[in-house]
Amino acid sequence: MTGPELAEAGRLLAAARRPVVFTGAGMSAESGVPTFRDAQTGLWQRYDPQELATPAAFRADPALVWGWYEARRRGVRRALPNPGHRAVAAIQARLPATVVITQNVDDLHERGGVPAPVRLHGSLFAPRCSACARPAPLPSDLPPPAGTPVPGAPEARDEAEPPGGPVSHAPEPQDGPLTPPACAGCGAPVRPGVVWFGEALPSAALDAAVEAAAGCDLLLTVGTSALVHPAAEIPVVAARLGAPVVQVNPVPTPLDAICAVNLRGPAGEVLPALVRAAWPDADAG
Ligand code: BJW
Ligand code: ZN
Repeated sequence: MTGPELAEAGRLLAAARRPVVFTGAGMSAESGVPTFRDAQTGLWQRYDPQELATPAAFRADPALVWGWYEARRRGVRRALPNPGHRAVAAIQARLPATVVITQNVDDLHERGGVPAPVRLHGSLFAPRCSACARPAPLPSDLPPPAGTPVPGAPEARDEAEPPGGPVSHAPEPQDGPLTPPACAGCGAPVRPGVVWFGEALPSAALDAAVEAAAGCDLLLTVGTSALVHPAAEIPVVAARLGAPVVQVNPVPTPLDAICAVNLRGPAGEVLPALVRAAWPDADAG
């Protein structure tokens, strides 16, 4: 990718000292993780994500909602960070004050080299009790029944645990509704550790995001439709306080109007090109 917009965005990035990278589902699209508003696949096609991602949906049918999240978590476990994730890590390596704020509930930033993104919408890997909020183990963290053979596994299992938790020893469950585990403390159903519509964002994460956006000297927004609030206000905070906003998205979004530069294209191609434009000697992933 080349062109005057890329050159201008590269100049802005090279001049920045405290950038914020704000990401949405498009960041992980090239890793094969469907975006939130993509059409769903398989037996989830007939469900609207906006209707499943609510406390009311979980109350009405916990197995349906838990099964959907478990299917998505398994998909994320199989996915790998893409060159866009590695380019974000390269920006942070070059500018250590970089704050990465994500709306994503996958763990691909961490696995791509950003150790501690600010998570606005929680994580697929942090289930908790729906009643008492006690953290619950992931189903794959449960020990396998004694004597369970591990197909294809070497005798000595001393290799490092993969990021995102240990690999399940049990066969993968069928895709579909799945009864959630019961809380070890109070017996209520365990729920995904994500933020659903109508729920407050974790206050520490939201405060950290607003503070970083208010103090940044460049905000790079990547792969978000900017339809969901309050997250969508983060780039607006930066712009209002005078920071240039650079957007990476194949299509226009409501943020176009506040952006100094709009880079139309996929994150996995545009971000490495942006890093190379800013620092021609960089290893852009
Ligand atoms: C690519 C690409 C490639 C494709 N490269 N790009 C103000 C106005 C109106 C409504 C509200 C408001 N304030 C609050 C609301 C209500 C509501 C809301 O925003 N509703 C709107 C839908 C209208 N917000 C809330 O309910 C929030 N809570 C709240 O406000 O609480 C108040 C409260 C206070 C105190 C006490 C109690 C309550 C909570 C919002 C939680 C959102 N959660 C979800 C689900 C998380 C779990 C899960 O994943 O299932 O978060 S919704 C979903 O949307 C998910 C995402 O993080 C979020 C954002 O989506 P994102 O990332 O932008 O994805 P997409 O799919 O929309 O877009 C992908 C983009 O990528 C597209 O633009 C593509 O073009 C692009 N793309 N390939 C780069 N290769
Ligand atoms: Zn409980």
